[in-house]
Amino acid sequence: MQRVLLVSALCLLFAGPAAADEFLINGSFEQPLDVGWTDTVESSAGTFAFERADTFGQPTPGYAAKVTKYLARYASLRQTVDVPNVDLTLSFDGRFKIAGGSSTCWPVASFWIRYADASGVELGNTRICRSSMYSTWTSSDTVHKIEISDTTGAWHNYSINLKEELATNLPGINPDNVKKVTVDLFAYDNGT
Ligand SMILES: [Ca+2]
Repeated sequence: MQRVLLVSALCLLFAGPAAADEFLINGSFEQPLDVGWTDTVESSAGTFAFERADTFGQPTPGYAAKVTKYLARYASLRQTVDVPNVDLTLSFDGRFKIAGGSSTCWPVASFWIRYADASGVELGNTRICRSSMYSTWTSSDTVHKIEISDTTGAWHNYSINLKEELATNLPGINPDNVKKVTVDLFAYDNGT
């Protein structure tokens, strides 16, 4: 089964009226993916791809990134930044697509926000997902799964304030301990 994730622009900004400080390097993907981004693959079956192009139909001019994984298990394009606090707003244009799915082979096209302490230990995450109906991912006090409503694979703008997200949906994470944030374009399939 296949899952595809396209993102044209990512911004991680301080909330509030002060001049915006952007944390991400090459968050707009206007430079090659090896500028600022790290790709990771765990593959026991099927193909994967990390692509960058200006022809993905993205709503803003310029380049977008595309992560694809077919069958198990995942392809990930991620960037970790140090943050002074969590009063940050993350926004991006994204497109989530999946194909197929069964109880033993279910895809999820997802965008993860991973919260870590100063030493890099992950404390939990937010997962924006377009999931197969068979997915077993669930929310907990340290995981917030957001299932997007659009199932057509269209582009949409997504925006999330990390302070509000932690306070409202992730009671198991102490916001004061979050010193690193990872954004992760995560193409997943559990099966072969
Ligand atoms: Ca772009």
